[in-house]
Amino acid sequence: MREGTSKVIYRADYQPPAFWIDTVELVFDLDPAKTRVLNRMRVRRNPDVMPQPLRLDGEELNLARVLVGGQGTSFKMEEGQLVLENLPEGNEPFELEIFTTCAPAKNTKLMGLYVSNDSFFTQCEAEGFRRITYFLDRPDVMASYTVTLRADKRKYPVLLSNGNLVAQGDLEDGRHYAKWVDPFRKPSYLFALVAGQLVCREQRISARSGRDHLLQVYVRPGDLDKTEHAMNSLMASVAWDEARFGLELDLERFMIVATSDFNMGAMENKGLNIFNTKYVLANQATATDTDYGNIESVVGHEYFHNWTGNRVTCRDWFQLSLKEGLTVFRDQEFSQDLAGDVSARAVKRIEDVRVLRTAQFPEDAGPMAHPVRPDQYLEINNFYTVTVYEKGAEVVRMMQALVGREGFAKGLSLYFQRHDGHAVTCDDFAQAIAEANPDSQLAQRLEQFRRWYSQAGTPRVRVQTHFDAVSGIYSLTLTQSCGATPGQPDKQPFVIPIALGLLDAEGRELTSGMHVLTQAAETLTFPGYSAEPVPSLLRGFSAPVILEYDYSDRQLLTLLANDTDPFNRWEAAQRLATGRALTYIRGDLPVELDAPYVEAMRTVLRHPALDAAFKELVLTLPAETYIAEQLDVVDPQRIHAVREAMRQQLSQALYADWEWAYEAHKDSGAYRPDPVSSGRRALAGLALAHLCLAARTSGDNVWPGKAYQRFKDASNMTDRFNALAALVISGHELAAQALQRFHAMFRNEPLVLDKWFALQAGAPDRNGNVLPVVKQLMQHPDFNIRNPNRARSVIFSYCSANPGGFHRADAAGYVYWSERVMELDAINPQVAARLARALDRWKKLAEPLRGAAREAIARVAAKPDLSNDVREVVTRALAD
Ligand code: B3K
Ligand code: ZN
Repeated sequence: MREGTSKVIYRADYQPPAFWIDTVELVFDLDPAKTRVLNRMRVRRNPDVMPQPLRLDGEELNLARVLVGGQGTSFKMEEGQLVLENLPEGNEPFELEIFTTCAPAKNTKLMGLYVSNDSFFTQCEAEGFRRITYFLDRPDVMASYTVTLRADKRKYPVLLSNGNLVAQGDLEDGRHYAKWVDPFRKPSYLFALVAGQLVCREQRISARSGRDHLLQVYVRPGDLDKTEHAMNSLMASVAWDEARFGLELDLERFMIVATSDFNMGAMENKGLNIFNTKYVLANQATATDTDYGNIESVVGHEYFHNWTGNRVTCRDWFQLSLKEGLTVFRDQEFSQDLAGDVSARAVKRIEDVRVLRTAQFPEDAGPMAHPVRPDQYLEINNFYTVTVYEKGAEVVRMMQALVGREGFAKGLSLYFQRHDGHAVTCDDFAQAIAEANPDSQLAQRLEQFRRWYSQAGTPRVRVQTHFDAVSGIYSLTLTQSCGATPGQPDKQPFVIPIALGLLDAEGRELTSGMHVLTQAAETLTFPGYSAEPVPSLLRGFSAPVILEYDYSDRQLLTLLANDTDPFNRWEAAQRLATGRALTYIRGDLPVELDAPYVEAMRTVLRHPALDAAFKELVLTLPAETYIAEQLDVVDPQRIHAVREAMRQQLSQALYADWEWAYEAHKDSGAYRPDPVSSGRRALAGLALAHLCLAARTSGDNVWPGKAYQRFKDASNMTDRFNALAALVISGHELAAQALQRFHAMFRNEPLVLDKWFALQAGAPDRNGNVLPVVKQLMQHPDFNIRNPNRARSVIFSYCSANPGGFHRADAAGYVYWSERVMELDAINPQVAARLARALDRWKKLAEPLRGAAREAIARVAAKPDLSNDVREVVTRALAD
């Protein structure tokens, strides 16, 4: 049963709190079945707000006692809130004491206080603190916390909370206690506690200022050998934030704790970050290069929140991108700076843009489209989205483009000077960056720029070129538009920084620069050309827009071979491939890759100067979801078939080149997850996948045999998993044996088993064979739907990452989806709502899929007692 309200919350309704809570003293008696929480607060009225009752949020709590100034008081419950009317008048602080109990062992939502592997963890963002005690659970109420934890010493030897440990000792009956004081005021969403049998890797560091800090990474006993990379990433994060933005660690102790039951990636609780094990644990035997990269960026992300999010936080949840967009931008910059040279930076940029275009662009075009700063929500957890995070980061990136790198650092300093210790808005942020750079284009156009925060939808920039051979004038006409999104029929022009260059026919750069497009249409002229140049547009993906220009193949081949901007070299290859895929799909034509395209791919693959990592990106075809977005009517199976046929032809046409690539890159030396060696592994992996694919038609078993050998002999997970995937994806008969062996090798490594499940649920569909496999996997003894990582590895890998297998003509995929959404909703609404998003784009589907998808969504929507989380997603999906 649900508690609380089902009311839509509007940004425009923001009211400051009627009370402030200055201090909070919490005492926990931890017990999985019944944890007792004593909460003593110093509260006072907000003098700026009309006197009114105190309404405290609470959820799934058992209330035992309420005392005001040490005396019993009257109270009532209204819409799940605890309402206190008889409070002292005047603005003097008073003491409010609340005693409650909760049941962590029964908490399957993983919000508030819960148990995982016999340890206690908390997750409070966005509104989980109210599941621990009654509180003003909103980010603009910032308090000083003192926390005492009491628990059985044998079962829970480690007791952690935010800030500094000020006391600890033994109690009667084998229990012990620890008392923590957080020196910084914070909103309740940043509260955390951890209790359990944990071990830690420690590192002492000195900041530039000479201050010493203790860094700790806590894991379960047995996992200590997988913490080195997380610790290295943390040290690198501390050093980077000091060097790039002058932001120092403000705590004596900074802790990371890993748990295997976690709804998302990680959480930036002040001084006590709690992480999904997926983003902490790594050694070369169990983690891939991608895992190493993700750990680096997530550790960085949570650490960077210490300033952007924790020191300066959000006034209300509509401002979420204030901390998330900015912190994603910071972690992206961190990873780029760590990657090193221009090429490695570009690789990271390409990966980030790929996420934006395959996940955020569809969101922006679907029923859940919302501005970077949303205007309304039913359930805030639904708005931790790629729009708030990744598009939000692009908005910050554009600001940096408009004020320059130094100007941006200056703006950030002003932001902290003004707002440190406060809860503020996205507007406050933009204002600070602009004011620190009064002569910039951002300052001059700030009001218009802010539309990036208020208008949803992906802008399209249409480019038309004209060359007048007589006058030698080359002109570019740029037209911008943005389609309607829910609640926003009309859009005003955006401020769009467009980095561009012009090349001559031989590929030499003639000019380069940045144009800031502000009008609906503008024409740029370039005089003095004797021949028509080739335009390189939106270099580095300088704005989150769809750039429409009818490039000729010749122009794209010139860019692919010569552009000084590595991003646009990659983009040229993507355009060449996308154009071909669309032609085959739209015309229902057989796939026949032309010689110029194949030769261009061969040239890149064999190029003596390009990095392996970059080659791997260029040779990888655009994702099926990306291709789908370019079509008005989508037949996912057709897209899958075309893309597979293109891959198959690349396998055969470049066979000798793939052989060369594999042999030349397969040894990357002693394992190191650096960009150069991981790039070599990535290219060798792609080559092996193609060689196994080629065996499908040739029937020659040499390469599948080599892949199996590689699978057995590999000295690291990247090579081992790539070899396994090559066999599974090519559908070779050795795959079954390899899968079995892999499971036996890693039966005690949950994160590796997740990969094993995900690979099978995401495998290319052949005659509808994946769904039965998925159903079987759910019967596997290692499957557990309550563990979010495991649920994602099977259910999401199929419903969200395997369009060819999921969108079945018989609708069995949709039936499976609706059953799982409903099943998960009763366990964990946040995870269920994410899964519900898998059918976001149903309206684009070709019949009969469209009708079947609609029916499946309607079936979910008709279920009584749905969580707000799922209800919001399915209601929006069905809206006109
Ligand atoms: N701030 C958290 C996300 C919390 C999600 C709540 N549903 C992790 C992060 O963005 O760093
Ligand atoms: Zn974040």
